[in-house]
Amino acid sequence: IEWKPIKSYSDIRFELYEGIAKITINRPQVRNAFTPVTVAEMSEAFRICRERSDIAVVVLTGEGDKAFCSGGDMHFKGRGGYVGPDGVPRLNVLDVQKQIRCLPKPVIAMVNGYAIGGGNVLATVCDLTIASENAIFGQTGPKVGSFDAGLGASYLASIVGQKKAREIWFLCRQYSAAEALEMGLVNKVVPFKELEATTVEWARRMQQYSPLALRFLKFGLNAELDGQLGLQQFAGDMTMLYYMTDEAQEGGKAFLEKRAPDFSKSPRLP
Ligand code: 1HA
Repeated sequence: IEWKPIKSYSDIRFELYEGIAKITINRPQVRNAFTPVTVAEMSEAFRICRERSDIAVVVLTGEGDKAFCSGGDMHFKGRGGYVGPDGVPRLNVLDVQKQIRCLPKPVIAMVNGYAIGGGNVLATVCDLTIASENAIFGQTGPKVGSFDAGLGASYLASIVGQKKAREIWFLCRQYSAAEALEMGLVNKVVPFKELEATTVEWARRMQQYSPLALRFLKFGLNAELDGQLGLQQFAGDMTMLYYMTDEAQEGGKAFLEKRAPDFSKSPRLP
């Protein structure tokens, strides 16, 4: 597979292959732990994925065969957050979690090794997870002085159930790819050498299907869990669709032509 660079960054690679974008956390020396800079770069890449209509599916992964992502880089952990070059403590990975969840396109976590701490949360919030046999999942928060009681807990619980989510967070154990599959945290496990080909195959399949259907399914599945913000996304898409109709066009046209709108041709379906 010939990935072509979209934009170059210091901590990630951002590449494209026939409508599939791939974001690779590229800090293998620290098991692909992220710093505020890594996260800012990921955030920009996801923004580009949202804007570009030639991108259909996004793959998130880590460099090498050891780690997907080991969470926040402990060397950068300060008081109040992870501290980047500007000296400001941030927990900006939370923004990326939201971006993944709100992106109107499928996001696949391609888990190539350890998905630990904030790294496991990133994999959790992706729409689909494909893991290699050597992948290992887990949370460490209570052991290392952190916790993600947001999507990292509540969305996790909606996937694996309350008991299992409490076990994962309270005991800080590590789980094999097979165990993760069993608890529904991953969709498929494959040998490492087949990981990328399988991920691209899954992406390709979705690429052939109706983008709007996939988008509405993603937001419908989100909506139940996301309350008014979930409805906001769903409603926004309804408005987008509505603007594609003659009925909505007539309203705007009538205003500009300073006449009463004529909705008599609008269907009133049962
Ligand atoms: O909880 C949050 C947040 C909560 C709310 C809002 C935002 C949040 C943002 C982030 C986080 C967190 O992610 S907290 C949890 C942080 N992560 C961890 O506790 C995982 C720490 N790492 C490990 O447990 C292990 O390294 C590992 C299971 C991933 C891999 O083990 P392995 O293969 O035995 O490698 P190891 O020797 O431990 O690590 C290789 C090198 O990578 C080491 O450096 P070296 O001794 O070669 O100099 C190690 O220090 C480094 N490394 C690994 N993970 C991290 C790391 N360096 C900094 N930060 C790391 N997370």
